[in-house]
Amino acid sequence: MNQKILVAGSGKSGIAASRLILKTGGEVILYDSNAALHKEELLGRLGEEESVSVLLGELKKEDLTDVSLCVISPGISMDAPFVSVLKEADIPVWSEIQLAYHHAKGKLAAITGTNGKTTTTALTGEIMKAHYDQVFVVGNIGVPYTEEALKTGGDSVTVAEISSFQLETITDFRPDVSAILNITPDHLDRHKTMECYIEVKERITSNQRPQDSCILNFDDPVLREFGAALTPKAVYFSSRQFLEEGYCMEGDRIIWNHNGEKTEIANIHEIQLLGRHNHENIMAAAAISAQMGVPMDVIRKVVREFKAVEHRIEFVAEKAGVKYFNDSKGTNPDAAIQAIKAMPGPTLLIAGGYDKNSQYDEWIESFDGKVKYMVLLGQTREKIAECAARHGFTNVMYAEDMQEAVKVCASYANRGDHVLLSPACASWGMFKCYEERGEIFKECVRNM
Ligand code: UMA
Repeated sequence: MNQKILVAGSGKSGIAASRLILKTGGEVILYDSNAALHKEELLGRLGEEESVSVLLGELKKEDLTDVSLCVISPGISMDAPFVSVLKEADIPVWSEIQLAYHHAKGKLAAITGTNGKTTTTALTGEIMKAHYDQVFVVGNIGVPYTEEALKTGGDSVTVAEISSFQLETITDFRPDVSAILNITPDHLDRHKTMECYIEVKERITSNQRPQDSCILNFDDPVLREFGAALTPKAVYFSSRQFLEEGYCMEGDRIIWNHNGEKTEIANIHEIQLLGRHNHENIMAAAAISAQMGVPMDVIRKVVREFKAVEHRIEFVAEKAGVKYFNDSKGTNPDAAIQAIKAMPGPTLLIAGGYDKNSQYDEWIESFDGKVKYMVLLGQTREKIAECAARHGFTNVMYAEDMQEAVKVCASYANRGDHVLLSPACASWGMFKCYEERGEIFKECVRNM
C-alpha cells in the first residue's frame, strides 16, 4: 500500500490501522480532532517516525497534500466537520474494517445487530476454534480487525463483530457468512432515523454473492422481509415460533430443523447462558458455524460449555444473600430489557449514562413489578426518572458515582434479591468505555 493515508481517530482502531499501513509500506498522517492529545505519545505508539506524522485539532485542506485515502475510526461520524474537508478534496473514506478486509485472507463471518453481537461473536469464535486451526475474533468486540488482518492466511477463519458505525464506509467488504441478529432503536443520535440505521446494518450483505449466506432473525419483521429478496442464501432462526426450515425451539430444546430432520443443539437446562435472547444468540452462532462448515457435534459441545461473556449479564458475586450481575454492555434500552427479563427474581437496578437520544418507555414498562428500586447515574438520570414517573414507577434514587450506586443498592436489598447494573445508556461522559464501567462496578461489589 504505497500511499499516503490519513487515519482519522487515534483510539484502538486508528493505532491498529496505522500499524497495518506502515507494515504494508504506506505513509500515515494520524489525525485526531482532540487537540489536547500528545503528539509524542502517539508517535511513540507507532514508532516509525519517518513515515508518520500526527495532526491534532482542526484539519485544513493544505494538510491533505498527496493524501489518497482516509481510514476513519468507527466512533467518528461522517458529519464530523473535517469530513467535509475530505469531501472537498475528493478523498475517499474507508472504515477501518474495510482496510482490514482489503488485506485479509481466508474465510470471514461477520455479525451485526443491535444486541447480542458480542455474545454471538464470542461463542462463534469458540466453536470455530474447536474445529479450525487458525481463528481470529475481531471487530467491535474489542480487537480491531486491522490488528489481525495481516496474520490471516488462506486457511484462516475470522469471526468479526461489526457495528453500524463500521458499516457506514465499507466499499467491497464481503463476508462469506453474515448475520443480522435484530434491529431495535440505538445510536439514533448518529444515524438520525430508524430507516437509516436499518439501511446501514443491512449493508453487511451488500457485496455478498449467491454462494454466501446471511443468518437472520425470523421474529424481526424487517429482517424476515429483508431475507425474502436477498442475494446470499437466507438462513433463519426464531425463539418464538417453530420453523419448518431453520433454527428454533421445540419445548425446552434448541433445534436445527433441516430437510424434515430435527437435530438438537442444546436443552436450555444444560446451558450456562441466561434468558431467551441468549437462546437466539446460540441459534445464530450455531447457524453461522454450520454455514462455515463446522460439524453439529462440535457446535453442540461448545454451546454446552460456553459461559457468559464479560459485562453481559455476568454473575459477579453473592454478598449477604444478594446476587450481583454486571450487564455494563446493556448500552441501549432493548439490551437492558433482556437483562431484566433474565433476572430470576426481585431486582435493584443501576442505570443511566450518556444520552444517545433513546426512548425509555418500553424499558420502564418491562420492569413489570420485578424492579424494586432504580438507582440512576449520569447525564440521562433526570430524563429516565421523568419517564419512569410517567409510567408510575417512582422508586428512583440518584447516585453521583458507581460506588455510591452499589452502596445504596446493598443497603436497600434483602436476601434473595438481585442487583443488576444494566444502564440502557452508553458509558461515555462518566467512563472511558463500557468495559471500564463494568470493571468499576465489579470492584465496588467485590470490595464490599
Ligand atoms: N475522534 C475524532 N473526531 C471525532 C470523534 C472522535 O478525532 O469526531 C477521536 C477521539 O478523540 C478518539 C478516537 O477518535 O481519540 C476514538 O475512536 P473510536 O471512538 O472509534 O474508538 P476506538 O478506540 O477506535 O474503538 C472502536 C470502537 N468504538 C466505537 O465504535 C465508539 C470500539 O467499540 C471497538 O471495540 C474498537 O474500535 C475496535 O474495533 C466500542 C463501542 O462502544 C466497544 N462500540 C459501539 C457499541 O458497541 O454500541 C458501536
